[in-house]
Amino acid sequence: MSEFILSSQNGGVLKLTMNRPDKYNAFVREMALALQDELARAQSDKSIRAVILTGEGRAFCAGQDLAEATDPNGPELTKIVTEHYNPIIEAIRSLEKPVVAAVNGVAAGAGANIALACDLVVASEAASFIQAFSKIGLIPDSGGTYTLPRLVGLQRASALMMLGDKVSAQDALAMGMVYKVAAPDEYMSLAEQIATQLSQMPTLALARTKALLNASYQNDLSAQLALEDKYQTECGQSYDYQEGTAAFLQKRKPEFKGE
Ligand code: T3D
Repeated sequence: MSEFILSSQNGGVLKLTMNRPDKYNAFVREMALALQDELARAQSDKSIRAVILTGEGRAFCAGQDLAEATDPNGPELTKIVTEHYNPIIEAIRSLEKPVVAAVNGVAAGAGANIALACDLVVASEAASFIQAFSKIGLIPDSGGTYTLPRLVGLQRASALMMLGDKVSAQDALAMGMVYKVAAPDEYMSLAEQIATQLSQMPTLALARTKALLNASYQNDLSAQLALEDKYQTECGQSYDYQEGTAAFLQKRKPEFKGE
């Protein structure tokens, strides 16, 4: 438990809120480790079937706290990447439940790339995205060099990462970086609505869909078809497949258990 990550559960949806608003929710070690703990809990707790990640106050997250990064008594840069951001990105991408980023304000540096690692991004019109790294002499980390070109294409990713331009929510939508944009007083209810919907769906099928999308980055078609075959067989043996097909044939609403 840490004051830097607020956690609340509503039904099957766990909401995690990055909470250092005075510092635009910039990451210090305690916050990074607390987020890792909460993501691990989201994986192991069967009652959690979707996650929302958001930020307290005006910003989503300004990335690494640069005071901590430059503190001679703070964690070394390599430790920050290896022990803080890489495990967060791995945890989001391997979490067998959907993660919705509800981006309330500016998302910069690692903050931007953590948002983009989520399964769906819902952004407030007040949100923006900045690959801030080049402005301080760093390379984009937190999986940004992997994720961003796949979302927006190589040319745009190069420009955004080299120039460090601020991308508005509307431009991010047009580029395919985010799924939906809504007014500042509406984006959270939209994110909650999507997360609630996801939490009531067949969780195993969503988990395997996510694994397939992850694998599609590396696999050729044959390998991908073989993986689809494997996971379809698994899902076809699930309770939720029985329920989904029975509900369809009986013309009623399915009640999925996530099993
Ligand atoms: O060791 C390593 O660093 C490796 C890890 C790398 C991962 C990374 O994430 S590197 C990238 C780090 N992030 C940045 O470079 C972004 C720095 N922040 C900004 O460029 C701007 O703050 C924003 C564009 C995000 C927002 O600008 P603006 O004008 O709306 O707000 P502001 O006034 O700059 O910031 C508001 C407060 O948040 C301010 O605090 P103060 O002065 O009122 O007490 C500011 O210092 C603080 N803040 C914002 N970002 C950070 C930060 N404090 C520490 N670290 C930050 N990254």
